[in-house]
Amino acid sequence: MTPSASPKYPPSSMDQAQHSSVTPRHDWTEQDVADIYHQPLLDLVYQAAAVHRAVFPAGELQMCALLSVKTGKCSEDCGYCAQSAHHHAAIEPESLKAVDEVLARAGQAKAQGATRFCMAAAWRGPRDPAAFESVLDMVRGIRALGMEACASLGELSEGQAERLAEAGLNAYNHNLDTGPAFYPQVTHTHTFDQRLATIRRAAGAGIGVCAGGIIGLGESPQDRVALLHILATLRPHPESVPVNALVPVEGTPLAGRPPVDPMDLVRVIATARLLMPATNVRLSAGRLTLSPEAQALAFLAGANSIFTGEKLLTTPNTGWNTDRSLMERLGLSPRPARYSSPTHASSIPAGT
Ligand code: SAM
Ligand code: DTB
Ligand code: SF4
Repeated sequence: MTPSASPKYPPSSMDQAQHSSVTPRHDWTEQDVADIYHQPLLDLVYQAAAVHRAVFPAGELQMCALLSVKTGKCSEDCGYCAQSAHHHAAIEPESLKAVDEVLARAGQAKAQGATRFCMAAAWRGPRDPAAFESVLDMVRGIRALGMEACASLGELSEGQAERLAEAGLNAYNHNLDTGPAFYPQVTHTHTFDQRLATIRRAAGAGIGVCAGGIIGLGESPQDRVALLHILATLRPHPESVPVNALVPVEGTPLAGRPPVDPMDLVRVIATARLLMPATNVRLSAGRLTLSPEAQALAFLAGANSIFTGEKLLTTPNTGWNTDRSLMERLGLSPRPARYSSPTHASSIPAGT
């Protein structure tokens, strides 16, 4: 059930899979995924750690900084989200930030050691042409700083992915969040298939796809398996898969959800690593409530990327100093930027 061991990566993936001896598969069945997911946890972690070591240099962690460039008043009703206009979370709404301010924040993040800068906007999608032009300027500015640029702007319409690619965007974040059967219980204003269509648009324009989900929404193990199955059968595999633990926010419908079991998070990460060997698996929201030991297990299980800094979008995060000290304790070092020069997005390796 695990990926077969033979050196068959396509050349376009060699940048990602530097020590690759694992062939990525796209033909997983949902039963394959369930069989992997439901193994005894330590067997799963053991296999995932071996695949991780075979594909990525040991001890490297990608450090991503995150900034909300437009906050709150979102038309969508995603049940977990503090930024939905349908909910009553105590956040300070803010219209699109100025390009200079965003680039100053990117420069600060770079000085702290981040190599990827991710901008998120509380939009159904970029609808205002002037705002979209500003985001393109932000992308160009981030690339000119020598950082990788990622954006999470919601649903993309015709031609927008190509414009983002031309500006040099390295990755487009659009999470599927959960399995298709559970998705309608989480969000009512758009569909799972609409999310998939945007992912296809981004991939079609040659932008790396960053797509993952959230654990702790009330989904079943089967819903997690279904999400992982859909991600692992995308061609190519996503460039990154963020695994978020729900951060319950007062005023949202999911505020009362019980805390995520860290072992479930580790199980999802290890399964993702086995299914998509060359993908960056990002231990994303929810690290503030994870012990250093649980984070260490997640890194062993194949997580090789984090959001670092004092804040996620509207909720606090671990902070630079805490992360530096954890990395020192674990012998992890920051991964250099892969796409440091502002080249056209078509030169970016497409993943697996
Ligand atoms: N509006 C855009 C969209 O929906 O794609 C971009 C921003 S949205 C906040 C990006 C992602 O953040 C969501 O898809 C979800 O996976 C994650 N997220 C948002 N709120 C969260 C929370 N409270 N806990 C965990 N993850 C969350
Ligand atoms: C992702 O998967 N997680 C990030 C980023 N992509 C945009 C967002 C996490 C948000 C956590 C809740 C908040 O701070 O509002
Ligand atoms: Fe809006 Fe994105 Fe939040 Fe959904 S997740 S409410 S689309 S900001």
